[in-house]
Amino acid sequence: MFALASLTAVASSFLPTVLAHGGVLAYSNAGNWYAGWQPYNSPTGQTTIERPWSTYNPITDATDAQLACNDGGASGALQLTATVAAGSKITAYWNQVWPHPYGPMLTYLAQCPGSTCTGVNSNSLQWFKIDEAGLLSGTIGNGTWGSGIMIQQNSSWTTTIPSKVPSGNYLIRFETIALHSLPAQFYPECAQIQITGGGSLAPTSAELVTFPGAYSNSDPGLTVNLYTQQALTETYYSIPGPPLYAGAQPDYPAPSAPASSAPASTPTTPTGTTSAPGASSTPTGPAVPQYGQCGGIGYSGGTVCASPFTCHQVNAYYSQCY
Ligand SMILES: *[C@@H]1O[C@H](CO)[C@@H](O)[C@H](O)[C@H]1NC(C)=O
Ligand SMILES: *[C@@H]1O[C@H](CO)[C@@H](O)[C@H](O)[C@H]1NC(C)=O
Ligand SMILES: [Cu+2]
Repeated sequence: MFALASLTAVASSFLPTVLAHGGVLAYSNAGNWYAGWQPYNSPTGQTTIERPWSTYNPITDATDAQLACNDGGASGALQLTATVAAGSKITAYWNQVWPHPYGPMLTYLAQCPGSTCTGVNSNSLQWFKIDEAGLLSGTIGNGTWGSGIMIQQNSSWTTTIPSKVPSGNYLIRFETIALHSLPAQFYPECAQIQITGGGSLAPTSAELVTFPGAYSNSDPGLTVNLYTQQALTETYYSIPGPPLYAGAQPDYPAPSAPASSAPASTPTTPTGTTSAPGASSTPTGPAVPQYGQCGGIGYSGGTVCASPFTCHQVNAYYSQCY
């Protein structure tokens, strides 16, 4: 009894954390199965195409030095590389059942200099986005997200290696971002692939980013609050990171930005102010009650809060009275 009780105590102090998070544990491509890195086994003797990674815990800072591949950037001692044809589909498998259905799925490539990625630090590379799926239907507060589809699809995500991408050695970075609590949780892992039979469409400089660097902690897509009244009517979600590579072949349609955000208002707004981006500079409309919306890109309602409340910017798309 005593032994059982203490075992249970140990289990309950560790399991919730481990089960609530995770990462990519395997890959498949063209009928080949590739077992991934096991972060809780000894690194000695592990041979896999996946880059070593360190923890099931999420990264919660967009500037974290481990944001590229959830590791220090190095390849494994016995690092392998998978040969993958341009135009084929590659699938990453997370630990089952993935617990976080709210947030985007993203896949990036980064080409390595020279004839192999082995020995190349992932933080030195430039990445371009070849797949993304954000809010696919419904609203921010009550909708279907890329990561919800990932869970439905056996906790896996499939990305097409663009047929136009130049042949060569790449890291492929699969990422899911969880938005159920803030700060947002990043779960990125990488694998080494050699792309064969590719095309000649190099990514443009506007499509290339570094990790860290590609995201900011104030990005609208990383600060969105799922639990506001506004979230139950908002149907646009801005996926973090650079624009999709022009040759990308995503399975899910890109979201179209709301037409009303077309005027020069951009998501890069000053922080720490009580201004309401996208709202008219002259306060208008009836007083907005506590917790009501008072500003944000695409918003055209009242901007004055009922006394004694004032308007606070939550993100570029939403300011609230409180
Ligand atoms: C969420 O969406 C479902 C299905 O579209 C709907 O039945 C439900 O009432 C919605 N819940 C809220 C809180 O809006
Ligand atoms: C679902 O994923 C697991 C790995 O997590 C894999 O072993 C299994 O074959 C997959 N099932 C299907 C139907 O793809
Ligand atoms: Cu988690």
